[in-house]
Amino acid sequence: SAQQNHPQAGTDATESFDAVVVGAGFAGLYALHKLRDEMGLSARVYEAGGGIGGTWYWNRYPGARSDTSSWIYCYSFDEELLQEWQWSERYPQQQEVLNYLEHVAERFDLNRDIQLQTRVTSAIFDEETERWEVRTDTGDVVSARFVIAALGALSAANLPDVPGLESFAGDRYHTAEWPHEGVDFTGKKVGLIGTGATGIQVATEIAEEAEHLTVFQRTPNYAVPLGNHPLDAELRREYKENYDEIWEQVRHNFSGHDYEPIGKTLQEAAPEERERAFQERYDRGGFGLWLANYDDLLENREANAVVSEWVRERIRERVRDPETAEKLTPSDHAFGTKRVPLENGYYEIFNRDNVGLVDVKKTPIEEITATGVRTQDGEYEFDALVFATGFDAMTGPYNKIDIRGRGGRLLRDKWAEGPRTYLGIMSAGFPNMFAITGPQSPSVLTNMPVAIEQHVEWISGIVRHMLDNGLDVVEPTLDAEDEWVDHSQEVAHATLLPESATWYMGANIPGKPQVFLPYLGGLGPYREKCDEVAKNAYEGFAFA
Ligand code: N01
Repeated sequence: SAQQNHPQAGTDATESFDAVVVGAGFAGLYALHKLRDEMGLSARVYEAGGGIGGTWYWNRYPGARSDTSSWIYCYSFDEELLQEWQWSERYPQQQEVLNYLEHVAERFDLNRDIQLQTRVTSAIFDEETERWEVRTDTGDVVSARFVIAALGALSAANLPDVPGLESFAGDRYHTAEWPHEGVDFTGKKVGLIGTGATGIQVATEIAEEAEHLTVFQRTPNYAVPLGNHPLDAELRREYKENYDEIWEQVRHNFSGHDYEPIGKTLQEAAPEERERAFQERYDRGGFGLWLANYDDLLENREANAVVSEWVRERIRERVRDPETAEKLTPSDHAFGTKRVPLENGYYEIFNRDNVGLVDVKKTPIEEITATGVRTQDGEYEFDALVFATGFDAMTGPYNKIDIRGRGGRLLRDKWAEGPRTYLGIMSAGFPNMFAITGPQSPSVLTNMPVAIEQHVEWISGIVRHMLDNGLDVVEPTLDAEDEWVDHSQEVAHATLLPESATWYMGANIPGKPQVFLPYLGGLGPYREKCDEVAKNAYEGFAFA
């Protein structure tokens, strides 16, 4: 574009772009390709990491792999890309997903517009020029008409504020900031804090390697088998031949996966039929038990109690010591109201001599010392401490940036009591700033690449509409936003999910407002809603 490289009068900006994209993960890479290669806009991507890949750049802990089948955990926008890439396993490891993203970046020549090791620190909307001034921690100041926040939903790592944290003399790791050279735990005594999807993956690996592993568990989870297996030529041919059908299903599916629900309520099924349905899903591996089960499991308490107890029984069967089994068995929340972790031999690590389990709800961690962890009932010595303590999810990455919209208002102030968006895509008073899989969109409740493609494509549609019609700025009306915020809460509160203390609710971060963050209406219906809004001349948006 003619604008590129010409400083904007009246600002400190040294360069000017049609769009600045923040983040070079699945979302930012596709946004760049779309805006630059398909729409001819000038764009700069800023990426905090030393490489592209987002989640898959940072989360290099042992055992990190996708919980979604590889052949749909990828982009669908390019037929050749789909046909040429060879996945090796049903669930790809971190390195394989990263290789895939690097392949995509090279294939579409994306790297030349991505500036690595550069964290965006502020984005300020200038009401006079109707442009954003974007600043980075490397001192860059650039001007952009559009800002695309491709920040990731789980990119602000949460290290809990445990007393004495800094005094620990051994090695300390957070799973989301794992050293690139890897860590050798051979002969080491390791303490692991956290048993979410990450903790369960990493524990299973560390148990094999370390001299001793102690798992500090606050809330037991209902983990179910992953069911990983290698992909042979035959399987690959099968999905590649059927890709049209597969994507059609996935795009309109509730969670962007290839699971189909049973299509009736639990009450409508006889006990033997339920048993068969649960067992089949458990044995097949994946999210079937959670996302493709009886219709009422996440809404009806009695129905949920049946599947919750069924999963508890599986845990009790797999763990030899009854006391340990009981500690690992959730009783304080309903199945599926927390993100269901997928596991590959997790419960069996507690049958080993070198693995211990500490219930820190019963005996809380009091402090971290130079040599280890002190709980209410004793001291544990470690050479290394691993924090698998999750993220300040969904809003955290936005709150870390000084985003100022109209009237100099900070986004984080506007969102002080919870995010306020229309469709999860824009927030009133922050014109021309778009979020990809942000709060109040289906996002983390879906297979992310599918939700990301939907967002990038929809956002390019509205940008195209502006370019075609000579419109300078867009933002949602307050009415449309208020309605969406209410609707997204209503949908969530019609289910059992908000009752549990989860990161979906902001419950994992002290002081965070307790608001259900992702949109629970399903990706398929959400896609229809977005398409309908576009068809009705972008109703709910105001252009100028
Ligand atoms: O983080 P989490 P995660 N003291 O917040 C505990 C995605 N993901 O990184 O449950 C003691 O779920 C905390 O305890 P509690 C997926 O969407 C995907 O595991 O809050 N413990 C919990 O056990 C997932 O949901 C994949 O009581 C403390 C753990 O730390 C999301 O990322 C793989 C504590 C944090 O669990 C986040 O998962 C991995 C404290 N002060 C992750 N603070 C795949 O697709 C926290 N905890 C494969």
